[in-house]
Amino acid sequence: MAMERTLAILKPDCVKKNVCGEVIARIEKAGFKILGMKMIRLTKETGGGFYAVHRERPFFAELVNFMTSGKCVPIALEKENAVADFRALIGATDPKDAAVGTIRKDFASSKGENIIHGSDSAENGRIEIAFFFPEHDLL
Ligand code: FUP
Repeated sequence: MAMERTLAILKPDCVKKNVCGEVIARIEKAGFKILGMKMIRLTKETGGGFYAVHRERPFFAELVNFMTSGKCVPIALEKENAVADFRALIGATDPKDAAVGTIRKDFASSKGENIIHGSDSAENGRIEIAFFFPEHDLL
């Protein structure tokens, strides 16, 4: 299997619930290598830009409001088959549908406030990592 990169974001609810450490421990235990990590505050512009694909969706304003409501922790990750393995680790978008033992099942409270982001393709993983990290910081 090919080495891949994927972007995680610990969302504002993760930071507010004080569970960043527990979530990061699960990510590391699952074999992901942390290439880059920082704590940031998204703005309407940067948050809206990151989720631009959802611009026309009815939940867009709520999503940007939530993502700008507190600090986030973007994390650049590397592993073989990283994109699919990370999505399996975090579980379905809505924690009600997430499998037992997944991060969203155990920590998220709703579909909107679901603790963590994971890229949905290797190409988006590269684009999303570049949104937060200059390549130099990941070497
Ligand atoms: P995921 O890939 O699981 O992060 O989910 P999506 O890319 O479909 O959605 C991105 C974010 O939009 C979710 F994390 C939460 C938000 N969202 C809603 O608030 N309501 C929805 O019906 C779908 C997504």
